[in-house]
Amino acid sequence: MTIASDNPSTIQSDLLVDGAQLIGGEWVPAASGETIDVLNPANRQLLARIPRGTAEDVELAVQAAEKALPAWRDLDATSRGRLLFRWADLIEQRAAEIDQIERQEVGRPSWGPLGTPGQLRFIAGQADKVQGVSLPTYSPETLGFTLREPYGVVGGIIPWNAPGPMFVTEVGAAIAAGNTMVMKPAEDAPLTPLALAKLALEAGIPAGVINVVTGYGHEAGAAVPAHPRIRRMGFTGSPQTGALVMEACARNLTPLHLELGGKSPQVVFADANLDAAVPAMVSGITLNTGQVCAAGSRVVVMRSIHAELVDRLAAQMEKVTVGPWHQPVNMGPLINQKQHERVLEYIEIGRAAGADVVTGGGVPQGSDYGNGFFVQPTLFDKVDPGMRIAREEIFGPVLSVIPVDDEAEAIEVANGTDYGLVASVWTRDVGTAVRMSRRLQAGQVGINNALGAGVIGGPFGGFKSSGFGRTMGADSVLEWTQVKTVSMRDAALPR
Ligand code: TXE
Repeated sequence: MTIASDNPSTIQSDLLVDGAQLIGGEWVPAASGETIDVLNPANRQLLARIPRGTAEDVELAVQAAEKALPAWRDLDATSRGRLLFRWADLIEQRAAEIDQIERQEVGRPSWGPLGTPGQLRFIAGQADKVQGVSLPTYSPETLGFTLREPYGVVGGIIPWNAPGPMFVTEVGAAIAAGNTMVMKPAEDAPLTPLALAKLALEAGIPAGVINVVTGYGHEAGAAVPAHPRIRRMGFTGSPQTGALVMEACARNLTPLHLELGGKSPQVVFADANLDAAVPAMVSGITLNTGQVCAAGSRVVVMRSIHAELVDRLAAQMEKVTVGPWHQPVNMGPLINQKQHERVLEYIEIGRAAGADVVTGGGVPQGSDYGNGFFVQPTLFDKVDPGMRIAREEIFGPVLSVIPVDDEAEAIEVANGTDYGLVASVWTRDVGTAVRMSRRLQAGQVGINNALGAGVIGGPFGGFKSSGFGRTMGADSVLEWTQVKTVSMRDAALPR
């Protein structure tokens, strides 16, 4: 690990929203008048203040969304799609500013061109492809068909690790289907969502179609699924909070989808191309400082290549540059003090359980790190599948290596956690790839590919405790619709 830094930059953009949330097209403070500080996690510098919204603000946002619903729902789908395309164009034009805001609030380095416009365009293209089916009938005088209709006013709650992509994929899909939305972004990273919402208004998406209520999870967040006139929910975050959201939805019988993270295995066979696998696995666990739901945090490796793989993973991890600013750093800080303490605690839990720390294992030293929430990329070897570091989501740059003897054991270990989000397989053998693709319990399987990357429009979501429902694919727009069966007869015909 080497230290790198350059000058901090403050955000110079009129897309930075300070002290306001978006309700009915108006930028307003919270009903309480209170605010929450949003900090840069690399140096705890204040970036902006956001309103501390509560149930009162959620109520106002629901009313605004109800007001906007009839016109938006009844706008033809091609025009709705066109507005989403225009939104994507504006995001692309302002990509450098959006990237700067997201980098500063999440504490990540620049990843080059922003992926968000592409994700939004994929969804925009689905707006006028929402279709029903024609149905067989008992008599030729009857027509039968289905309509897919929006639910109405819907709610979303997103986390802080990728606020831009999460905002456009959740909001984009919901409004493409004709719903209007109340979105509660994470209190740690609300500025990118607010900036994107500002561009949505500029694109011509009418006031009240997208409402963004900011605030804490237990206040503004809890009020969204608890609201009886929210007709459908989408949530991304931890399993614990997901269960609370589902409980609140159950009380109102509100349907929902949940995306709850993972403990994704990287299964490495003896014939794997390690030249490709090692860098991909290391960038997969250090990207966004390991704060990625799809991060491949467990390496399940055949014993015959175990020693070589560990050496190569350690060498690759030591090349990762950690630092506060954006270039040429690979890895920034963790999001906040709570996550910092949590990741360091997991490292101690691993040590205490008897796993070997091969590299990393603590906080990087040096004045460049100041009071930021930094942690070293950490490699654990000789991890037992029963250890907590092998079963629980750490959400940091901590990789655990678990040696196994054969394919059957690899499958058992890979599937042996409560999670099932992504699984990767590294092999040159087609038969192995086919068998593993079938047997791995995960919503996404990558063959010679970490993080399930490289596919356009792949539905994304989990098996088991990683959640249910799918975001991002064409089906994500359908998730925000309900089906109505219509049967129709000539009024003049006898019954
Ligand atoms: O998540 P929370 P936290 C996992 C990851 C991480 C852990 C804790 O393992 O270490 O969760 O992170 C809102 N009612 N993931 O505490 O609490 C909150 O304001 C309604 C994986 O940050 O789930 C935020 O907007 N909403 C995950 C969102 O929920 C509530 C990404 C997520 O916060 C609420 C993030 C409540 N009672 C964390 N309490 C992934 N799937 O990628 C909080 N919130």
